[in-house]
Amino acid sequence: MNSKHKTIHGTEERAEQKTRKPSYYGVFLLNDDYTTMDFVVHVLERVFHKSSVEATQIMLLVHNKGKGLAGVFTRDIAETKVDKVHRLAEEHEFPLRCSLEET
Ligand code: TYC
Repeated sequence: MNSKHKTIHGTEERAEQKTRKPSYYGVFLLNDDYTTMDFVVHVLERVFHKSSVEATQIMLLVHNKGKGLAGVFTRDIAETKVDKVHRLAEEHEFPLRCSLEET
């Protein structure tokens, strides 16, 4: 409720206008035993625009802790990133998975 408009009687009243803030989603990479470290670094550089140093740090965190944050995006973009990761992984026959979590 954040805009005003005039009624037929000329009085101002507030109009119901929903301005929803977008929800944000974290995209997490998940560890597995088969995907190569080089491939995960490549995905982080290519899909999430990480530097090679940052990509290597995130990959090692996922390798050691089971999962790690690749980035935070609005829903459509987050879903597109997940699709890109899964498509790249399939193309290279790796089981790499990633997941979305609302922040
Ligand atoms: N655990 C994998 C290995 O030892 C490397 C790896 C890291 C796989 C991160 C997936 O999201 C991942 N080859």
